[in-house]
Amino acid sequence: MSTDSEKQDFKGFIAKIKEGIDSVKDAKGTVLCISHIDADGLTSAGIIGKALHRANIQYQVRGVRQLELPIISELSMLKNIKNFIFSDLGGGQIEGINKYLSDRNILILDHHPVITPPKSKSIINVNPFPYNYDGSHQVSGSGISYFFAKTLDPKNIDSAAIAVVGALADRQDKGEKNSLTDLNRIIVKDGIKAGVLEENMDIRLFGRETRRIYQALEYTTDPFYPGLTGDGDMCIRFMRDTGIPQQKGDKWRTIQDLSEEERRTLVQALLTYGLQMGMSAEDAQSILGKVYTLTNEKPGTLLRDAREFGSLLNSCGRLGATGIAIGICMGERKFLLQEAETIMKEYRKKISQFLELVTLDSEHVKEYNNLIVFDGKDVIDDTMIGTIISIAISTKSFADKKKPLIGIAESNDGTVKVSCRGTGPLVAMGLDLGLALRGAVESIGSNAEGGGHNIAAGARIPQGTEQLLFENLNIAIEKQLKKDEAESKKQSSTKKAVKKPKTTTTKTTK
Ligand SMILES: [Mn+2]
Repeated sequence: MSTDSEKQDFKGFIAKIKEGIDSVKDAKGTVLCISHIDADGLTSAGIIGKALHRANIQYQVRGVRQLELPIISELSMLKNIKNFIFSDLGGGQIEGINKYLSDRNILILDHHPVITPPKSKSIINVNPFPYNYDGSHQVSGSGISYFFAKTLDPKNIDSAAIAVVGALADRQDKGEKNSLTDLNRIIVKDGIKAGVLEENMDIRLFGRETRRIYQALEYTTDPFYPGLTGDGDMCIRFMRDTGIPQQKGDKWRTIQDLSEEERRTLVQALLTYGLQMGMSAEDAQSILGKVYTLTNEKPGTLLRDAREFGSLLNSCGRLGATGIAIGICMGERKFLLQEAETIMKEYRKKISQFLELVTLDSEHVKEYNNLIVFDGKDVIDDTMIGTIISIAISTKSFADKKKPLIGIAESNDGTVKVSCRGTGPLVAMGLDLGLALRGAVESIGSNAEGGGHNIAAGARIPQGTEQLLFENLNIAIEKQLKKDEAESKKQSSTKKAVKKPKTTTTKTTK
């Protein structure tokens, strides 16, 4: 499937990691690990923390929302720290690291594209792209951290399950039937070998271990069931019609509790329903896919299913409980899990409150020719804007618009956080939000920064530059979709037609 697979250089990738290990092993004093606070970053920090602890290397772990210049400059004031590890971030911020930290030993374990190369030998940049691995779906931050840990000490193979949690949370399950591929595949195999992970084909409803079945159905957005997704009452009715007992005694059953026979019945019912509702056969069949189970975790907990584990970590990160999250990733349980569960509940409540604000006829939503903007500046926490628009774009009314969704929120420091989300079909048409956003941000000036992947990207911009950003994005996205249209016309006529954007001027719906 991927064209770069012939040239993938695993040995070169590991050799680079070994360089990094040598520098960490020689560290004098504390190694400070700075990681992103999404689930991929938190699992990265957990894996690195555990590995350094095992190796008797003094360390500290800290989570940040984004590695911005002021933060890098602040880090440079920590004169007693000679060794830094940046995980799940740093690759796109080497310019700042060059500027402020070139006199320290830096190890960057990141999967985001690198823009500026390191200028000093003391900055070791481990990144999958130079070895022809695509960091958007073949390995994540947690995966690179895992290879670091495993190369440091083979015992750390027991961190493979945590690495899988990070990869899934970063939506890297782009292989057949939502499986993990390439470098991620190696990690899955390690996890199975180490007895910490299982990979099975099962019903991909969200919350397999912990949610009532109708709730799992209600909260599942991939696949999206028109008429069921987001509608609890309809899901209760649907489940009643299947005849599958929902409760055992007074206890609600979960997907995990279903027998083989009941699983088949449910899959068949969902397939039939999906096709009746006009879903493509492929979408309808995608209800069956690869699920990943952390075999050492207690059944019925949020940690047993790798995707649920990931969303628990994301909730912790967004509500500022990074210590709890990293502790859990390092294997600490006791009270931490209980605390995390409380945080998760609080988080879900917030999400549903915010989601009510993101509708096409909302005063906060504005439609451009090639994108839709949700302005959450006065109403939404900047840590949650990404999640909110990720969920919103998967709902039918937005998905039907066939335009990427851009959300903005105000940060504590007064800057504006921008989150962009596309869909699979849009990416297939040529959409690359990371590229579009980088270009749009550049035109704003040096006090703005951003980038990311084709399907999801983010930025931070000064107040007052939003309008300029939207207009630039609108133009860039139009070009991407148009260019691909022209190419596909030339090459073949079988490709899906792209709706032609008419002009680049903006207009609002309401
Ligand atoms: Mn990541």
